[in-house]
Amino acid sequence: MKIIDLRSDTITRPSAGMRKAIAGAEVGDDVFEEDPTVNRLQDISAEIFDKEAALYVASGTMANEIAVNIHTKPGDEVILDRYCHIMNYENGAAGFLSGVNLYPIDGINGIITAGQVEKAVRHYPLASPESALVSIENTHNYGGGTIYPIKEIRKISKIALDNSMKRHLDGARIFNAVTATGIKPDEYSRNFDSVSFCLSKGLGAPVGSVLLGTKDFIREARRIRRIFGGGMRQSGIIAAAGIYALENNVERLIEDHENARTLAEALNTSKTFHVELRLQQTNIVIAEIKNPENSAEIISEKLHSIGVPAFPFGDNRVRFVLHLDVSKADIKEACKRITTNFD
Ligand code: TLP
Repeated sequence: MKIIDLRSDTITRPSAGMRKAIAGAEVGDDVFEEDPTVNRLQDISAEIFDKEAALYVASGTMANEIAVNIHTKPGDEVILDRYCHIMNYENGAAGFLSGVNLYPIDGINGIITAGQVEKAVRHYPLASPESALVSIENTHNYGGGTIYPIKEIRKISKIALDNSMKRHLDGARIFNAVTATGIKPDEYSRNFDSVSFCLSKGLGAPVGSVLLGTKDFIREARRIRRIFGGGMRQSGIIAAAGIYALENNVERLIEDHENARTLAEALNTSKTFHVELRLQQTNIVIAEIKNPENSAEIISEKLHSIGVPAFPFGDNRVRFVLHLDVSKADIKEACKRITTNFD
């Protein structure tokens, strides 16, 4: 039985074309800033997002945590959505590495509003932590791949600037938002002091993320990356996959969104699942389990047994993520297995 793995878009493997790019990569020592392929990836990324500079880093987590570290000092506060990656999936790194407090806001499906941010800003410096940074995640993973409305982003950005705060975008899946909305990467990035995006999710590279900002910010990011143990040497070998991903795998993300819709509709024909179709905006499908006696763990085990592994995402939610290793035919097959094996 072919496994149709929908646990995450992180599981993709490099294609033949990407492997060829890897094999032919020119390399140098990137700690000396002498790796031509890494430098090219950084230049291309900075151009796409219209930022002064970029830094190739090991992971999305590292990109976010470097940004948090630079934008804050110990004791400061970061305003963010309660279910975002920095808050829930980075092992408490913001506290561990940067000594900051996180101020979680209850967003709706991951989306926080400017009004909520404004209310969360502290105004009592004698006793309160300093509100130093606002961070948003677009698309929002736990929210189900939801897209931040650009108008709300602009408003949040303004509130942050009015309060002398920095603004970070966890854009691990920003290209999914770009593809779905037609809004250009730089239209998003101009509202932020720093932006991170992942090459190793929907874009299909085996490793790596990119952090973007001003030249000064990236100079400091290079120093912090090394402190966090992320200085790499001949990393052009993997950066080549990143360049290939940006050149070949962005536009095709729309296919993942279409496959996600096919899956969402099929899940809704079963009595076990309910997908709020309005929230299926990109490559993620969150299915609620209708019968509370069936936990996400139990349902995920069953999905695993029929060769369609997905990820338990809360007590009674399962997450399915579409990606470039899942074809239209695969998703048709996955839907068939789900509808025949679940009521
Ligand atoms: N997300 C992973 C898991 O960690 C949950 C996944 O399977 O979705 N920002 C966002 C929005 C992410 O979804 C992720 C990874 C990251 C950052 C971190 O990227 P990595 O895994 O490269 O550290």
